[in-house]
Amino acid sequence: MTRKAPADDFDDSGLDVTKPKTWAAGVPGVTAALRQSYAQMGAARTALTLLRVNQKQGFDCPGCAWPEGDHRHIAEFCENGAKAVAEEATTRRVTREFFARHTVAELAGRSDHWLGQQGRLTEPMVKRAGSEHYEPIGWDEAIGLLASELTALGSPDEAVFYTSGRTSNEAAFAYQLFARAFGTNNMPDCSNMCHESSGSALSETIGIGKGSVLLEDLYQADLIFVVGQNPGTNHPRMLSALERAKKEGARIVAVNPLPEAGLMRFKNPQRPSGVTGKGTVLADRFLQIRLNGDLALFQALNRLLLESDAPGALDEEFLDAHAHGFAAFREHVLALDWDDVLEATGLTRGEIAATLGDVLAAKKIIVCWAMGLTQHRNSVPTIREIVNFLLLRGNIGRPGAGVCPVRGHSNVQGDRTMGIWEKPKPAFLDALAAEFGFEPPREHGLDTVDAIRAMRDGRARLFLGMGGNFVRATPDSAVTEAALRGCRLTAQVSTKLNRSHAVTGELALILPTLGRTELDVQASGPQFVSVEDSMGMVHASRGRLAPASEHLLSEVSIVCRLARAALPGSAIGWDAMERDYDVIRDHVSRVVPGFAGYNARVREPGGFTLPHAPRDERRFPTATGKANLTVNELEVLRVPEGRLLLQTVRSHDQYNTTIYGLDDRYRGVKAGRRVVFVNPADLSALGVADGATVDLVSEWSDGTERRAPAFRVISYPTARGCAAAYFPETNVLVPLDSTAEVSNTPTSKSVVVRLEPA
Ligand SMILES: Nc1nc2c(c(=O)[nH]1)N[C@H]1C(S)=C(S)[C@@H](COP(=O)(O)OP(=O)(O)OC[C@H]3O[C@@H](n4cnc5c(=O)[nH]c(N)nc54)[C@H](O)[C@@H]3O)O[C@H]1N2
Ligand SMILES: Nc1nc2c(c(=O)[nH]1)N[C@H]1C(S)=C(S)[C@@H](COP(=O)(O)OP(=O)(O)OC[C@H]3O[C@@H](n4cnc5c(=O)[nH]c(N)nc54)[C@H](O)[C@@H]3O)O[C@H]1N2
Ligand SMILES: [Mo]
Repeated sequence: MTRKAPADDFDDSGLDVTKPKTWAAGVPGVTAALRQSYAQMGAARTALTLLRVNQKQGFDCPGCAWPEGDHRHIAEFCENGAKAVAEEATTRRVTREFFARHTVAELAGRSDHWLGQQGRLTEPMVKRAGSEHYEPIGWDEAIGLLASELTALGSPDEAVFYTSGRTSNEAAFAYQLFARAFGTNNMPDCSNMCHESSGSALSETIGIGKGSVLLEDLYQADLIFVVGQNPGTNHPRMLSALERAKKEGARIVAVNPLPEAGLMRFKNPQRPSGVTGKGTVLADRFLQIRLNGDLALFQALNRLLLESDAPGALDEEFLDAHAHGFAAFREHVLALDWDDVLEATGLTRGEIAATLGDVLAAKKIIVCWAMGLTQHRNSVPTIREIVNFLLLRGNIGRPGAGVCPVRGHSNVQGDRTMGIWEKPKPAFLDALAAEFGFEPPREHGLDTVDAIRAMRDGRARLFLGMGGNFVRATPDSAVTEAALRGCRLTAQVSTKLNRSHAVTGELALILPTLGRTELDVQASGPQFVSVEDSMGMVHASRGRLAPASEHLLSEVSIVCRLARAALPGSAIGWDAMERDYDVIRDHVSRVVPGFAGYNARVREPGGFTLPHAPRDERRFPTATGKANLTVNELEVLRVPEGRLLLQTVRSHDQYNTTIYGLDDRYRGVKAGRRVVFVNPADLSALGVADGATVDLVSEWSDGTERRAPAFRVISYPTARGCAAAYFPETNVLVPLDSTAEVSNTPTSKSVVVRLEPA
């Protein structure tokens, strides 16, 4: 076992811990953002760039997938959106001299923070077999090399085509078309680690794997649950929407093991009162639930609803007309054991009864959630139970009500709509076949976890990443790194340097690409791309900045050129698609339902909304033709004596594996990331002192252990029995085989650990 971690991951000599904040955003948020932007791009570029974020003629913020709404502020950006833009629009550059100075092994020893701070990638690079350095390579040669390695594989299924969620609709459509024309459905994506559990649960119960609310619905809701989500950091613009919802009369219930600042009180930096005033109290009720307690909570609410004699507790009319499976659901829920509920949730019966009061007083209810719900073993049953909860009172398919899974990456939902999926629907493949005249593979491909297994076992030998940072975003870091090192070739289409460039196969390629903020000019002239937000709105995104280097290609160009090189006889018009993205959108309009007239409609200000049968017509395209009430077993996750349940979360200063800085302002942490938050009562029970240094050791049911060394303990008001630490430093603790039922998502929010004195 090695106790060594990348040097500057440990550079927390200045670590400073203060009391967590009880409110979010406002002036400190804006100054923090501007400081970061100046440092990365200077004053003039800062003003120019930030003014164009999310404007109707501007580019889509590469931050999160929260929708923009109709009444955009002059500066419709948030602190963390500004950091995401600064990270991409930085004036720092990674050059060929940089790669000559640093061996690949040396880069692998650097921290994520250091790697990201080096700036934008500027030209294609290759690491040849046996070489210790990346060296420059021309585009034609780079693409030729990738194509010849692809064609040399024993089968197309030995290739893995990963996608992260920033890729535009146009690039995503071209990319999946290429993978399928090449002959595989091996298209894992970041969604497999993210909202896959939401997609699985929603497809089965309401017939479509997407949320059913629009921004306007939030403003009409009576009650909004925000469950397993930290919007103050990860979706800051959602706070303005929640503030407005409250103004219009909504109550908010926050369900979280951590008292996240953004859920408590919000000072709106876009309004003068936010600068000086006390701000808005957001959560009217805070349920400090234990990790993984949500299935129990919602099942308990469902039982109380079934037992309630309040008039209209159930929407009988809706249930009769639209729901399937009521009898079995009712029987199961009425047998729920209250002791199990109290143990799983850590809440009191009084708190749950009071929440029922909120529910009975509300006609229109929305439940929002993110990673706190999706990254557990029982995530799919948990989300199904939330659907049960909403269906009981007819809260799907009417204004002001519905399911709201808040998506992460800015176009992760669009990528899936465009066919980035290892389990494509037969109807989608039929449409591809009809449009392009080839027979796509029908067998399901590898998702993220299965792709790691396949590379580990030598069944897959070539990895291509369309964005993202596969080696750091995935679980079981040691296993995943070995899996990638076992490949013949690893290639990354990227904007910024990251660890996936340093943990390579025998051969490796870096293919640098344009970002959202940059001008994309092709043979037919300047192009725009389009994206779909968390609520199914599709709109255009136009970059205006001069590209970071003259040697960058767009993602669309890279895919089309690769397709021409790897599929020389292909009858698909790759040239035409590269020349003019309208051609891609025309194809999409004939293949993907809801996109008829794509080119015209995406040019309208604000774009267009995709159809959603449950939301628009109360029609549920499921196997039963109705909304399905489901039976979900409650299994209380019991942690052995002396152990804690650890969740791996984001700090305020990171975007997934991109580390902007070493602070987590709202949680009171400065200048350090190797920290673990533990409840003071658990610390005394364990005999561990606040401020002590410990190793985190995870214990998995097969008897194996995994260790993340040297974390500073912070006494913190999280729920009893629960701990929190940052990802990706803690990914090493998550066993590859520990995944959610059905969705196969790694269980990053429930890892059993013990603290060992270091
Ligand atoms: N600035 C910034 N913005 C981002 C990102 C980023 O890294 N930085 N990432 C983007 C992406 S890809 C995504 S998916 C989203 C992620 O957005 P979030 O889901 O908000 O991100 P996490 O940091 O994983 O936070 C999980 C939250 O759920 C809570 N939680 C954990 N487990 C449980 C549980 O069992 N029950 C309940 N009720 N709560 C729980 C945690 O305490 C925490 O508040 O954000 C997107 N936006
Ligand atoms: N333990 C733990 N693990 C997790 C999570 C967790 O909560 N806990 N969260 C999971 C979630 S929700 C997600 S979504 C995944 C994220 O997984 P990924 O999406 O794979 O990771 P990111 O860190 O978002 O990827 C960052 C890299 O993307 C590249 N990039 C940025 N913009 C662009 C662009 O426009 N084009 C291209 N081609 N490249 C670009 C840059 O090179 C940058 O280094 O991580 C997952 N992993
Ligand atoms: Mo995500």
